[in-house]
Amino acid sequence: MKTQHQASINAYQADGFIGQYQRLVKNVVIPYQYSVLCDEAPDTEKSHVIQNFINAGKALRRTGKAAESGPAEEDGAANTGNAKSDENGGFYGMVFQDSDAAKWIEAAAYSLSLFPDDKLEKTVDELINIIADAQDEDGYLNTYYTIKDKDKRFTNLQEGHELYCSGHMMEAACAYYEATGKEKLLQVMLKNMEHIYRHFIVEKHQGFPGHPEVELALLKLYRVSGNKHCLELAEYFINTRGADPHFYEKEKAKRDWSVWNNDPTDTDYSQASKPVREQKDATGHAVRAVYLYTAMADLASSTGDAELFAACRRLWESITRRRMYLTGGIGSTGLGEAFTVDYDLPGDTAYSETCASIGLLFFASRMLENEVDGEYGDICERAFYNTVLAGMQLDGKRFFYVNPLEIIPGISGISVTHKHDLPVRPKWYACACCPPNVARLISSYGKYAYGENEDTAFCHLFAAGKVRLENGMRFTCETKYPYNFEILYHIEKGGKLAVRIPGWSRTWQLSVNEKKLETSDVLLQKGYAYLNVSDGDTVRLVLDGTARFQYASLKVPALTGKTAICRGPLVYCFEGVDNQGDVLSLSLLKNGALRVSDFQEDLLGGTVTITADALRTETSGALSTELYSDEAPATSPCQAVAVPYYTWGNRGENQMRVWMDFV
Ligand code: FUB
Ligand code: ZN
Repeated sequence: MKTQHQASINAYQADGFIGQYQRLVKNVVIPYQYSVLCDEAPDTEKSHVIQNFINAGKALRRTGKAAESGPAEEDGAANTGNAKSDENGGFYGMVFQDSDAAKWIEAAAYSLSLFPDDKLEKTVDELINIIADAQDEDGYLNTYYTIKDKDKRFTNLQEGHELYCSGHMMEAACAYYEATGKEKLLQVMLKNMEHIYRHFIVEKHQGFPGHPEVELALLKLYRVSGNKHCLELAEYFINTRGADPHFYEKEKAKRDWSVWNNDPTDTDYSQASKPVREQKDATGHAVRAVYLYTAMADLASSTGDAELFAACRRLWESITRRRMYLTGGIGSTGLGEAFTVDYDLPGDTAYSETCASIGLLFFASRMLENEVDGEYGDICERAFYNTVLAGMQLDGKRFFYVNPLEIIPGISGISVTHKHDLPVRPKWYACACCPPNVARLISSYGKYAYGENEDTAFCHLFAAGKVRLENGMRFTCETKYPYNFEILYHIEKGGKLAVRIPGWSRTWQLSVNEKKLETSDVLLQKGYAYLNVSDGDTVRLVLDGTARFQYASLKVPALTGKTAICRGPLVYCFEGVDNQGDVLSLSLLKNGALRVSDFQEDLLGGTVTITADALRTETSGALSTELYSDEAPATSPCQAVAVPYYTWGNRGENQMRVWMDFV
């Protein structure tokens, strides 16, 4: 049963660093993304997602049911999953295009719970009306199949993404209901859930989604609605996955069409080679994996299923001990956007999709509901402050899908092996899963930062602002984290406070009302300090803010002889723009000094740089013209300047490196 659960979406009113990001999402990201979804943003990848919903509604009204004679086939797009433009009532985009609108609504909902805004709420209401109009009478909701071919519904679970899109819309419905109390989308998605329930449970059609997502969404919908069918369906999909490893082969044999012609025998790709309770390694498509594990961990804590939790724990260790980048990125190859094997973590060809790190954070948060352990918060912050934030340009208008740890202009984004590793963020994508995912995560950060049970407030992540929990506890967190390591909790309404002590903090000090606590005064358990706090108390936590060198296990071939720099949860990187245009020639001195700058208000949205003692290899001599030479290059001492990884790529195209040679 749950040790504690996520704070509700309006429990946290942010301030400080997170507040700044949440305001950026409200003021810039949400309006910008809406303009993209409406195809009104200049010079961006077309979305068409809202038009797809309008067209699906029209198709339903035209035929009185889902479009048996939809207009889509003429462009030959039905088999691509990435259809061409069709302004005249057709479908455009990826087979899962609907999910972009769902994630945007979810982001808007969280934002509305923080910053009421009548205009935005009206926009969301209008979009919900359009979505409701696109729902078939029987509850089915998916624009791709409604516009293109009703008969294809649920015939290609491996690639089809109908359940994935439903899942995202269920999450949006829960968030919007919780933010506004409005039920329309919730009712639409409960009706859709009953449709899915009829298909899989009542009519006993076999199967499970190729892309997990609906499982975690059904568990949310269950909590919000209390409808037991949601729980039953989530359990069905989780328990059915991998029970028949040949399911997708059999499914494919029954149809004469495909979306991408994915290999149905590659069951690792969709985490379906074994029943989930027997799985040991995180495999396949990284986003699919962590969305599945999130649902498994949620179900394990909801039902007290120890065997399921043990599987989650093994998968957690597979990721975090052997298959994760320093930046919290996961999924090291672009081939299948997937995990490869243990210790295969090249920086320059990294895939490390933004959504995958978001999913890792979801997984960590649900693991925390099974056991309160500081390592989950450590990974949440590693993923959030590095890969997730790097996924968005500082102005909120451009996004990375792929997050490499090294960029070399001329190779990155160009060479066939590095095509996916772009040196600057595009405005949007044909496959636009990441940008609205970042928006929904930032605007719901409070759910991950704070947790509660009947008598305790859990401070999992450090986040300034006011916290009001359902158990009655209230306090304000004051901090300039992640750039300052003093965290104050001003207690308005007391109880038990559990504060995470990050694994990276070599030293720390807690005090209550200026009285320093000895370790013996504090109950320390699995990375949390537990204190009884009374109304009016101030708790002060001071963490270790020194910059640290990091080294990797020798099992990681890409990282032997390399070092990186971290401070607090932030991973740093070196960019050409701060280092005479060239970081490839820099080696850091092993025991050299790391100098931490003052906070620089005007640099990269406000940041702290770290300067390291280094050697620069000169490009003079034979190597200035030759590819190879037996003439050793000269070196000279220099200072190398690093900035937080999340800020990279905001000053034009230039070299970037996280892992540096050390001498
Ligand atoms: O398949 C839906 C989403 O598109 C995945 O989660 C991403 O990895 C991208 O492939
Ligand atoms: Zn993505």
